[in-house]
Amino acid sequence: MLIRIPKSSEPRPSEITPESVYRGRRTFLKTSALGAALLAGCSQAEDEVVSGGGELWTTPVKGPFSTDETPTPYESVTTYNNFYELGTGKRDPSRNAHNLKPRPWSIAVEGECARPGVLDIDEFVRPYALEDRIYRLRCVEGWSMVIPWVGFPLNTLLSRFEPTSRARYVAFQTLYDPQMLPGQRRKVLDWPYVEGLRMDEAMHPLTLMAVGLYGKVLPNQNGAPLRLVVPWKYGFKSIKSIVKIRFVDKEPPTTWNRAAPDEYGFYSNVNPDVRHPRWSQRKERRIGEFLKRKTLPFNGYADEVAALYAGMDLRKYF
Ligand SMILES: Nc1nc2c(c(=O)[nH]1)N[C@H]1C(S)=C(S)[C@@H](COP(=O)(O)O)O[C@H]1N2
Ligand SMILES: [Mo]
Repeated sequence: MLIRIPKSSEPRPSEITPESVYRGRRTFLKTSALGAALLAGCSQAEDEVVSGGGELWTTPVKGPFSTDETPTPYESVTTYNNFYELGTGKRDPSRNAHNLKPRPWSIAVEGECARPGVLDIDEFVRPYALEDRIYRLRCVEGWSMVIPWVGFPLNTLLSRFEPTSRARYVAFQTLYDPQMLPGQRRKVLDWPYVEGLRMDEAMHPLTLMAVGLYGKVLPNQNGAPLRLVVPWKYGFKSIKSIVKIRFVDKEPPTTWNRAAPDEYGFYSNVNPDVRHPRWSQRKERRIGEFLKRKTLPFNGYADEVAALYAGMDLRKYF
């Protein structure tokens, strides 16, 4: 059974910001002369207006774990994407982003927890303080970026639902809606996209729920209105546009593992010593750079997370 459970200690959305700053701003852009001009102009401008980049409802504070490496330019972060629900080409997600409407949006949290619920996105995330966190992202395909995310630790959100001792894993699900996500009209993957983490991975302070990047609202092509960011794992673990979170007692199925189990394991920790069956994972190309870099174990986050896997054979549990 699903119930709505905003905790009384948490501020109401209306106490934090007047009626939907986010929505109001977008409406302004769409109806004003400026908005009309932008919408009538080149498609790039249209993408930016309709698919994110607006003001957040609160100013992010500087969070922990940020790299001091130079962030990948906004242009690349928002036009070189993997989001198969919006097309399989790197530029498809930004081109098709306008189909996705990140409001209204609700998220169901269910399974092994004392307080399951279905919450509206704004009610859901506004009580949390937002942080700026600059993380490396390493795609399994061999490229990487440095992305200044805005978000909050996943653990603050999960605790609110009071997972029980039977909750050993967390399963995540992306929206299934072929209108908003036209890539789902073709069965290139088993829709909806699903992912999962072990409970201790989900609760780790590095694991982020992102609602923005570069200090602004998350563009649709990057997984609006909220997406996971697990920086020590290959990019595909960082599931976009989440509508469901489920606490479970067994390892949940994951989309890429189901598609090619010998190529993509459940853990998918960045590991230069374990090659993908079709290519080496020793090096990566940072988007915007010419020479390749060495890929680091756990994507450079070993000090923070290696202990989670103490005693595990990471060739077997790849
Ligand atoms: N729902 C969904 N989430 C997804 C994907 C996807 O196709 N669908 N692609 C993944 C992959 S392979 C990567 S590398 C990252 C890319 O995130 P970015 O486009 O924000 O850089 O998103 C991940 N999350
Ligand atoms: Mo990826």
